[in-house]
Amino acid sequence: MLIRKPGKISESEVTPYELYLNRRRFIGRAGRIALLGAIAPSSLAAGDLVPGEAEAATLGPQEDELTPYEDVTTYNNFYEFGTGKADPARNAGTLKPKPWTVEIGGHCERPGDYGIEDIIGRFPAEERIYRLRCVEAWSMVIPWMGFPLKDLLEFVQPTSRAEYVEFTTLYDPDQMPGQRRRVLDWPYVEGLRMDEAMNPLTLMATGLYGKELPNQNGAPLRLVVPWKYGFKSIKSIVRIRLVEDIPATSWNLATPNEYGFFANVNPEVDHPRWSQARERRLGEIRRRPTLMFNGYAEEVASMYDGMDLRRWY
Ligand SMILES: Nc1nc2c(c(=O)[nH]1)N[C@H]1C(S)=C(S)[C@@H](COP(=O)(O)O)O[C@H]1N2
Ligand SMILES: [Mo]
Repeated sequence: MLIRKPGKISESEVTPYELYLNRRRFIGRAGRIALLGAIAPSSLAAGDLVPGEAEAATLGPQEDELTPYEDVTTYNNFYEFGTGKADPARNAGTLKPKPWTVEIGGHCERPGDYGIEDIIGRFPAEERIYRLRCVEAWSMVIPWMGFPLKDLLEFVQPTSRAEYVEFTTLYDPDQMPGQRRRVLDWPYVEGLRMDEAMNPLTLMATGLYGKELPNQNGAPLRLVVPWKYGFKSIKSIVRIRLVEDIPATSWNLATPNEYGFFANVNPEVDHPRWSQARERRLGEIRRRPTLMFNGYAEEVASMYDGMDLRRWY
């Protein structure tokens, strides 16, 4: 496991980042990088390991190098701040991720408005190293901090009528100036089927590289669904609803023949305008083959048994 240093990090970031790297090197010696290893948030601050972490599941079939922090935070899609890849890092300073409230409702026993501090305090963060593959065929490997969506759903107790989970991003053109242009039908919305939402891989991310989530990456709370194309991983979430009917999703509303509800990474099903067979890791020139379900087939393929993945793209 190689770890590349990011090109530029500011002085103020050096200490936690170096603690982070030291800890990663230690894990590297202990074995392969833990995918499902739970790390208490305090251990990040202290820079050491929780016993048992190295026994957790490994990263997967490809040798994955972490994508540098600099790339992860400066090459983004977040249309609320512009449609260029450099726009979010440049423009997302207007977003105020504190204070922040997430409204949880629909078919559940404990609906309510939950403050972000309550959420972060209630569901302890773990580190998860996940590949993320954008439909535009670039990919990244990111060490996220967050908690499984499953933990939050079990807390609010979905009723038997809940079949899907619908997510909504903040709508506030003062904070998100890109919303003044109708490039998408704002606010950004996404959804998951209940089994997908309850899958242990589905993460609510609150940070990356051991730090708070930068605004451009979806502060203060975003979804990460590693076996689906990047657009499912909705950022800066203000509402989560448990619903009976399949939720509308922003990219499906915009271009239904190009973007379906499921959006599972699938090298065998091309996007109507380009192949999905290969991908380019940020920071690399060569293209590598894209893996079925982005390499997470073992964990997720059974959810789609019997489904025609060409039809349900
Ligand atoms: N609210 C919102 N969420 C969003 C987007 C967006 O434009 N708005 N872009 C999506 C797309 S297309 C991708 S590839 C990922 C990128 O996440 P990253 O910034 O962590 O790389 O965010 C997704 N979530
Ligand atoms: Mo994307």
